[in-house]
Amino acid sequence: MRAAGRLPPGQSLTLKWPVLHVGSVPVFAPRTWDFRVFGLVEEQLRLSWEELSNLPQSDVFADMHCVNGWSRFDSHWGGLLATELMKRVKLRPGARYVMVHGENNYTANLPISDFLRPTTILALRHGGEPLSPEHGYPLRLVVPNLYAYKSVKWVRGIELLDRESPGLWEFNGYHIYGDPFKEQRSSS
Ligand SMILES: Nc1nc2c(c(=O)[nH]1)N[C@H]1C(S)=C(S)[C@@H](COP(=O)(O)O)O[C@H]1N2
Ligand SMILES: [Mo]
Repeated sequence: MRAAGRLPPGQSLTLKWPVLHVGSVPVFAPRTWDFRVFGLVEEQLRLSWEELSNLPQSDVFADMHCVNGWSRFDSHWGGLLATELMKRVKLRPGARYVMVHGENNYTANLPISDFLRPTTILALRHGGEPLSPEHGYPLRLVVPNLYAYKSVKWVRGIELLDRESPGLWEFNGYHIYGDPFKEQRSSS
């Protein structure tokens, strides 16, 4: 697999699906839950759970790479493509980075160009089933081309920025970009 170029350097393959996060699993309150697109956009977007779950759904099959060293192949995600979400907002000039906001102040940063890849998805489902609470129910971001600390569970919104600004793990020493194939684990 490594020879085939699929397992990034320094990673080992796992067939299980580890659960990894800081803090506790938040409780989902469907009536007050919202998803917001804010910052450098012409008009803020605020979607209720019902609105978001009625937007067009797609499937993404992708590998997942955790900076701690495990990789999992062929996750099947179902949900709203980031490109589909972004058809609903108009960017203001200068918008170049995305700060992803999750419950309990978890944040992660990535360039807009990575957010807009065809494989970036706001997943409601995994393997055809709703996400389990510990894997991000009701909604998680999945950015398959970067280390999984960018794949924010319990995601509640994205903020468009004109500059690169570190999220939680980027601030605490993980690489600001995090390309698994370049083994960009830490910032030093
Ligand atoms: N909200 C939130 N999302 C998060 C994290 C977290 O601590 N909080 N950890 C990240 C990290 S480091 C990894 S490896 C993946 C793990 O996802 P999993 O628990 O579904 O395997 O979630 C990412 N998303
Ligand atoms: Mo991770």
